[in-house]
Amino acid sequence: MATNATTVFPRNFVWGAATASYQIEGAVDEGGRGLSIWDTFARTPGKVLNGDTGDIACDHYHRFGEDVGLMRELGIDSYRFSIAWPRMQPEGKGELNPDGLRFYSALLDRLESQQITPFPTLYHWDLPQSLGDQGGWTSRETSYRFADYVDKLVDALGPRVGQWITLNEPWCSAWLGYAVGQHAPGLTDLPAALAANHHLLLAHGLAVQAIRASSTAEVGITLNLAHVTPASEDPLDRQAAIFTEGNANRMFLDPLFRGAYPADMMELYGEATAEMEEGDLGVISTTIDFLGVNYYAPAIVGSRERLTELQALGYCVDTGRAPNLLDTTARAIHLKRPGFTSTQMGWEVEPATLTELLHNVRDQYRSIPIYITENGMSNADYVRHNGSVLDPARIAYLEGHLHAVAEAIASGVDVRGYYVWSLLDNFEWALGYSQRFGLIWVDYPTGERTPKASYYWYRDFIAAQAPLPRDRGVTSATMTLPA
Ligand code: GCO
Repeated sequence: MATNATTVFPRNFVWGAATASYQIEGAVDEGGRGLSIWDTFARTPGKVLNGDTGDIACDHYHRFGEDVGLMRELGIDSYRFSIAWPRMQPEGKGELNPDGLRFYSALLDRLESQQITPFPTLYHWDLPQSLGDQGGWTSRETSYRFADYVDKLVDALGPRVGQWITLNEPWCSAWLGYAVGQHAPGLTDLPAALAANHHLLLAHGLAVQAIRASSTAEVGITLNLAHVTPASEDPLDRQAAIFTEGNANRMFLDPLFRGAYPADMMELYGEATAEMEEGDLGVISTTIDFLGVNYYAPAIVGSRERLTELQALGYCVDTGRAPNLLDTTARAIHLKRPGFTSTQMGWEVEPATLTELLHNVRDQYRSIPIYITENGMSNADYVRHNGSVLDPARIAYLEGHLHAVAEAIASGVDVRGYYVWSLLDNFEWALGYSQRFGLIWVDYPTGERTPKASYYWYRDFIAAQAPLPRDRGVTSATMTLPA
């Protein structure tokens, strides 16, 4: 899809790129870092494709200076990264680890020197293993531990950060981690997933309160919201779509914005529903300043009961999408439509669904500043004989989705920024290094970085948005940095 006159962004729109600690840092045994549940999971045979781990990853821990240089040349305003809890509190409790603090302070220094605003996420799935041993997110205590970690971290780094993201995609932590077993800690236990869902949200609410108590920074949460379409008008397919959307979106948006879990989902889960204490939903719905939305692909859902009929229509089962979610979504099944382009992950490409999703959030909840905190695609990239990496499919994907964001803005949705996932090729969780999402190619054996064609395209796109000098230093995101 071509960008055209309607692809216009507000003057102070924030352009960024995103990463996450376990996916890029490596150096898992350095600087006093403790074990995380992802170290354990990745080292368990059979859990991650090819036995890959984050032990070295992109070696960003040692190469962050070079990486910030690449960000600078890319021309981004802001860098979204995550802080590894096990680097800061190796055992998930107690005083902050000075070496961990030194690493992130050095990163912040480097970003500041290049006028790149930090947009840190406090939790992107690397839970300290010692907390994992005590029940992980099934335990309410983990929520209190998280609030304590955040409190200390914001005291230490707070003055240098204008915006915090509490959690990245709590749906993945709770449902892929505890119901589907595809992510750490690898359980397949519905009540455990529901407990994790609740305790993650409680941890978020407590963290918001801790940040508010000691700083004027903005705070929000990043969700991976789904755009779900029923495969047909059949009532069974429609109901399957409603439950899938409820599991992915309403189980998070309702408690955050309405202070209640959705009644239909509570009825579906029945006795498996988490134990709660009075006041929890008040904590969870503490007002936030912005919502982070990660978006990749639409979801097409049908009823398991109707699979044969749907297959006759040309649908096939989307095996890449959490098959054991079946029982948690009333026997809904993810499908692929005939004839749709998909990425190397097998995810369909349909940018207009991002515009619709953003409309839905505004219409069903409220108008809130939104950042697209992740969007991008994996591609079968390779380095050509002349050293270049050509990825026209990624350029088309980004262009299409930027157009979709611009359409949402034009129709009144308050989108403030956009972060490409990802700056670098990196460790793609259960799929190891098999999926490349980066604007920058990483040669894993040597750590060498090669900007792809999409990197140069994004650089030029950002530059073209700002024919006049950009208004650096006055967005809310950078207000705590020196001018
Ligand atoms: C996510 C993740 C990223 C993934 C990306 C592609 O938040 O799901 O933040 O870690 O790598 O989404 O699957």
